[in-house]
Amino acid sequence: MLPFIFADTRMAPAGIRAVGSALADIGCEKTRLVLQQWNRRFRPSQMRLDGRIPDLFMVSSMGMHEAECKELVRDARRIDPEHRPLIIVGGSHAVYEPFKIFSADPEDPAGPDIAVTGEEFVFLSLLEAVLSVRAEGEPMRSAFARARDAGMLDEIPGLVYPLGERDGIAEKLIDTGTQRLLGDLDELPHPTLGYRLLEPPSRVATLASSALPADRVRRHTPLGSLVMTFGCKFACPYCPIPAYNQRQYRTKSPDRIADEMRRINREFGLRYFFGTDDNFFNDHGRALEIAETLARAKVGVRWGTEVTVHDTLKMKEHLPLMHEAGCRGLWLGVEDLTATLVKKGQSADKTTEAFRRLRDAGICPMPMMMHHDSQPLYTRGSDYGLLNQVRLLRKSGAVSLQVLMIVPSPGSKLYNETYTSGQVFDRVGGRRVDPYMHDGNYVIASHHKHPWKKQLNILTSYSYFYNPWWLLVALLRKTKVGDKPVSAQLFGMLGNSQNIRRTLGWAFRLMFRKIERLSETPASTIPMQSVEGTHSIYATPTVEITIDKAALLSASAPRVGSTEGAAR
Ligand code: B12
Ligand code: SF4
Repeated sequence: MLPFIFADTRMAPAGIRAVGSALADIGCEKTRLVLQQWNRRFRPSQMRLDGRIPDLFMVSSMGMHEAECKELVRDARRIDPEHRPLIIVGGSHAVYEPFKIFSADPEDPAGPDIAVTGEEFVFLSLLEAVLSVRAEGEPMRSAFARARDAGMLDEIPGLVYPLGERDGIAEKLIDTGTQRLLGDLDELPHPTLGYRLLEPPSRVATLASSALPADRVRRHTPLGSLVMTFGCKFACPYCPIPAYNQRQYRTKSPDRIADEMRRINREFGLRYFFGTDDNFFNDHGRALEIAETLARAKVGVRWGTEVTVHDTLKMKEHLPLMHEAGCRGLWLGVEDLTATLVKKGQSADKTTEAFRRLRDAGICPMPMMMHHDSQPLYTRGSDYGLLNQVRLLRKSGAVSLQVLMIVPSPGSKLYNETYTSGQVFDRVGGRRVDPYMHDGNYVIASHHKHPWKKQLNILTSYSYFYNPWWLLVALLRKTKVGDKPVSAQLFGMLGNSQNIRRTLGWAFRLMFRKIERLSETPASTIPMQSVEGTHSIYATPTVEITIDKAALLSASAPRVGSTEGAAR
């Protein structure tokens, strides 16, 4: 669906590639990265690498992919216990709500052996602990159990593991605390390593005899997502990103970024990159250094990333340099032009100016909007209505459009309140709101009298922005950003047809059927505790962020992080 149509199948995600790169970097090259979007029928119970069941089976999952994640784990657990690999789950779902990955249902006791709630270095520390007690030829699972029982995992912040067993389910979950973040991102393993481990797309349940050859990588994943920076200085109440980053801003060096782009381009032919930045312009000085280095390096690739309107204006003089550095599109979190929902320095005038400056520099402005309960579809004489804002953005030069409904985001300040205030739907007309519907496209949380109107508002604004008329206009108009408005219109119309197909029925359900609401924040049904036996940071979601000042990032202390109980 919109706004990410084709981004799922044409861009191998950075998270799983990073874990693969880390494994290859320590010599575990017999690793395969299987993307469900390419290998829909893959069954872990049937996987073999060089004729053997692998030692480790790991799943990377977002919250919206919980059902698929659990199904994979369930299937891996069908392997007989003697040969069963050590099962690990990681990724953003594990980071924010690890307890949801473990089952408390005796009828369906599926769950991994452990969840990693941190980044690749936390995983490597876990591996190091397990391998340090593993005897020659011993299965990883039994070595893992010994390391766990010896308390070795408790030394590694960023893990959640089950302990004890009654009726096939864990008696409690042990949380080793908040991960310590890697400070110097240049220490990360090189992303080229992960690109060599991709499983070729297939329709079978098993693994191919070898990974996708380097010369076929670009055909399947022409877009390369690349870590350049992490973190954002703003504190939007619906966003978990600043807390995840423990209020730190972390970056790779400009030379390292240029080197990564150059090598991925040379070895795999990729020409288009998407920075996984939360706010690339967050630190103006560092953003300038990166742009200058890329412009000088003349790598010959094109890239885009995410920024804020506020910082774009601060960088307005340097936008031509960004273009010279290869930047061709910037996704801006406009959210609500009038700053009624959230204030992060945006306004109609500022946004218009930022968009104009970007277009003048040959960079496509890509606004990201957030629809909310108090915003009507249209207002007379003001910019408050959703359509008014979309129209204004169009006129200011927006090339694409993203409109998502605000949904509860785990780890954010507003998370608790959205549940306790009865905003979040449990069932509509008897149909449960499944995790995949938490993607911002479905209206699943609202206090509005007629939530179906919100659903239709989103479809209306997409249809207003993407349609044959504007395609014609884009075809006839010559602009500084080339033919991108034309392709954006084509993809947008395709995407919108999917959105209509998937969400129109939901709008009718909201219109005519009974809405049942949740009143409590999701919490672990299995008791959770810290390694000291005290309160786990996940047991009752809290919103305050308390950072250990002594643990602030510095170049000389590459691994830093908050201590006990911080950053949730
Ligand atoms: C780039 C990005 C996108 C891109 C690319 C997505 C892609 N498929 O590659 C686009 C714009 C398309 C996108 C879309 C969406 N995104 Co997005 N996105 C991001 C962003 C900014 C960076 C992700 C990334 O690549 N990071 C770099 C990699 C290296 O880090 P990582 O993924 O965190 O992985 C690390 C660890 O988690 C861990 N890890 C990961 N997997 C595993 C597995 C194992 C076994 C282990 C041990 C460790 C491990 O190690 C990795 C290396 O450090 C994050 C926010 C953020 N800063 O993390 C949101 C984020 C992942 N997106 C999010 C969401 C919700 C979405 C959408 C649903 C739309 C929306 N409403 O915003 C769609 C879904 C599209 C889809 N089907 O994939 C949420 C997920 C929340 C959650 N609870 O799961 C995040 C966290 C933003 C947020 N709200 O905080 N997204
Ligand atoms: S500006 Fe974006 S990344 Fe930063 S806190 Fe707000 S929503 Fe999150």
